[in-house]
Amino acid sequence: MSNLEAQDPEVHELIKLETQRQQTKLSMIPSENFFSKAVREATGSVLSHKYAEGNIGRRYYEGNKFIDKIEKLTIERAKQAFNLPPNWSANVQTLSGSTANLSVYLALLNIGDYIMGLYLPDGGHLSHGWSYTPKVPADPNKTVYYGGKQKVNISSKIFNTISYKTDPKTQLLDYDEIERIALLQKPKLIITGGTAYPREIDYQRMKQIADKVGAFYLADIAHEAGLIAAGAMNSPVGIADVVTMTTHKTLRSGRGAIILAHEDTIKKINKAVLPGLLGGPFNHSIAGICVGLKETQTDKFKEYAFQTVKNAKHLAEELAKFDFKIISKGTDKHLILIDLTNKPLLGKKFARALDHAGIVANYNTIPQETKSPLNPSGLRLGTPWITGRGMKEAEISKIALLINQVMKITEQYKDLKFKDFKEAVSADIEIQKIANEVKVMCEQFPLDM
Ligand code: DSN
Repeated sequence: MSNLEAQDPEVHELIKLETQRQQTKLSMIPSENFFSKAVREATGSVLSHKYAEGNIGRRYYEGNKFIDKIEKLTIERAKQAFNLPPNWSANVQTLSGSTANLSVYLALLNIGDYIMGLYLPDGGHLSHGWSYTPKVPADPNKTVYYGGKQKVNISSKIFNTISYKTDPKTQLLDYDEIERIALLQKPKLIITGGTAYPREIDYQRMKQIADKVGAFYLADIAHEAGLIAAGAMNSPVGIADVVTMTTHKTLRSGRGAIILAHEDTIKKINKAVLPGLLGGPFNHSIAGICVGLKETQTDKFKEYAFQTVKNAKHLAEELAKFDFKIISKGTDKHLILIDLTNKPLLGKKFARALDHAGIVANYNTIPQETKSPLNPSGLRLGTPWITGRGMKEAEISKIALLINQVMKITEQYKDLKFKDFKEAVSADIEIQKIANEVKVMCEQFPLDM
């Protein structure tokens, strides 16, 4: 980045510091990942100079000969990576997971229709129809939530919403209960997927439920996309009516999103993307996705995906030995969710303490949550990034040990206000020692940056 350094040392310095942060800490936020240099070169290329509103061969701007070729190749690679049926196609122009979902809604629904997704505190997503009433927690014993007064996401502002919850005992999806709720409300769209549900989803069963009530079925695989492409998790392709995903999580293909569906549905979705929702596509991001999708076809990527899941399962087992309560007693994928209600620190304080120790995670709500999402009971951890560094079970065992040590060291600060807690933890010598240990581990598994 010599040009940037010479022209704008301030921005250059900040990027350098962020690079060092990524190199020296264990990134364990499950939605984050790092990309190959090739993906980053494509993403940082001259392709971002070009406007290309429209679809391949039918743009509103001249000069799109090469942009057309890149988008066509990306769609071809998406078809291959996700093993699409012959009559399915892809939209690769939508910018993010949220706009992908919104484009599907615009294509298939009318304003005011009912949509039904997983309850956000149980691991759903904002864009699946989230609203709530401040300081009025949902009844933890009810398996359905009809939303609240604060329509915080556009999906709940323009559609009516219902959320199904996980089973209070098993913390798993209860398909019979989901069917019962769907039959009561007859939503026009049923959505699965989200941010923190650690288990496989029975896509066939969900499609049966959707068919029974006359709903479309959308499988949002933002988190699992790379694991599905590699065959490390089940695929909803060819089962759900539409599949959406982001490309920057387990798929490791730069920032963006993909929508997969039958080609007739994709035609409607293309119109919802443009002119419905967005202007010019991010050609540079599409090129990054294209490069990343080719990587998913390699044996190296497949090994990576399977190891990511193995590492997460091992992390769950190791943390359970230290009496960390793992939601649903384990995981089938790249993430685990921990219920910290039996521990001295809940999610917000624990996540901050871990960050000072060089382990970057995020605080998260858990099923039957009674606390605010700003100070929830859980912690979410993921293995996609550290597996990409080359870490395996031995390193995972070590990380679990360090996580437990952080909890023990910081117990003494548990009653401090957050402001004082932050200061105490940042000054703690034992925490600094762990941060140094983490740094040494990271040096043994450097990021190719
Ligand atoms: N940011 C995503 C995640 O962390 O799961 C959700 O949008």
